[in-house]
Amino acid sequence: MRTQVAIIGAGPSGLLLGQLLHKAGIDSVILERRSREHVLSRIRAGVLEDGTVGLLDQVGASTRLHAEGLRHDGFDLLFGGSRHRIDLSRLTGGRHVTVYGQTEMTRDLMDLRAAAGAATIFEAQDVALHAFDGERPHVTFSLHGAPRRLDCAIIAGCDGYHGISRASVPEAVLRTFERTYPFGWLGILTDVPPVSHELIYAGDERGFALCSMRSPQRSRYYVQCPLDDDVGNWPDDRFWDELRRRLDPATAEALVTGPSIEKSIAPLRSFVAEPLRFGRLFLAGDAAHIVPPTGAKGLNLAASDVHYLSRALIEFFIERSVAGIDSYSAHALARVWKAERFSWWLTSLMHHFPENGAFARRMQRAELDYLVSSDHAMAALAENYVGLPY
Ligand code: RFL
Ligand code: PHB
Repeated sequence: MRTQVAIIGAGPSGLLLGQLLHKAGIDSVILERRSREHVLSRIRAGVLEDGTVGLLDQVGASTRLHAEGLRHDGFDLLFGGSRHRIDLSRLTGGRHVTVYGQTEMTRDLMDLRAAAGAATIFEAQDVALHAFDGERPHVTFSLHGAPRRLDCAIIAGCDGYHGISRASVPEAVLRTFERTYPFGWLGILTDVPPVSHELIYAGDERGFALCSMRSPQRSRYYVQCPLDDDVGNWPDDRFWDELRRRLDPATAEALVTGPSIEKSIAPLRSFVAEPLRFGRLFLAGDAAHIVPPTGAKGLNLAASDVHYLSRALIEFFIERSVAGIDSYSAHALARVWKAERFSWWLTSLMHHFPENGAFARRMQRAELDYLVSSDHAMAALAENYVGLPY
């Protein structure tokens, strides 16, 4: 089998890259380790920047998003018993974010790819990357027990944090930067109306909480929990009690509870691998970097990487120029580091850190008080939240 671009991973990065290339007439094959059903069963991000929506518009994958996605012009910060609205629209000259689940975005991209007749090979096992330091890389894998080979000009490593792409790069040429946090997020999904029509980020002495949603009938809630905690320790009643205790009385009173349809714990991590290019192998999305979910940046960073990478590959294949692929890593990393900073800052501001003493807690509170009293400070938060320019 032969293609121009072998894309490893059918998450948002791989699927969006595949469509941007397809639009430009560039052929790709996606190799995905899991089944389509498994990929679509993962509950992850929920907030899209307008840049991400613009890319989905560009490939024609946004019809359902525009019909069902929720436009959010602001969100609330809750601390010290009061809610403070961050008016994204006023602070950023009319910009907003869209609440639309990553699962739905992935489904739309998969459907579009299938309709275009582009190849996605699900359940590709033992994917291995070869000869990407030369001009004729190839990928081997096995499918239902049979060995296969895919020849290509470029390999796009879009296979997430635990994927094979970054792991295939010799250690000596890869530099990694990492910060782990001493807590995780316990999240539940439930078919009840959200407590508020906008998101609430709550920074409480007991720990962080987030009230989010997927639709007017489906809510997504999170509470900060110890890193080594187990979902088995969290029957629904305990979750709802803990969430209520982290909200102000009026919001806690308004909370509608129901049985969880999904419950999981995600660790929090900041991570960047540099550079993003090794010969003919290019990393994008979670394969190259991870942010803690506090700023809702993970999925959106995957989209901006793919934007830069698709432009670079279009220059390479159509204009026969290597300028784009030569500058991809530096371009994408400049935006990545800004989102890393924002996600780390908002995480540090809003969470309870076990090692923090009374002074550090007062500093968090003083910064929050300052933030909601200053339009300049709120504007800095807002412009990062809606997404920095590409
Ligand atoms: P993905 O979505 O992880 O997709 C990678 C795909 O590659 C496949 N794969 C392989 N395929 C072939 N061979 C191999 N050896 C392979 N190894 C892996 C995987 O099966 C998968 O289908 O990465 P991508 O496309 O870069 O997209 C990034 C986003 O998914 C990610 O940034 C966000 O979901 C991060 N994230 C969240 N971001 C937010 O903004 N808000 C959130 O609330 C939020 N919650 C989350 C998250 C990430 C999580 N993970 C990764 C543990 C919750 C979780 C649990
Ligand atoms: C979500 O709805 O899953 C979500 C929203 C905002 C975040 C993180 C997660 O910052």
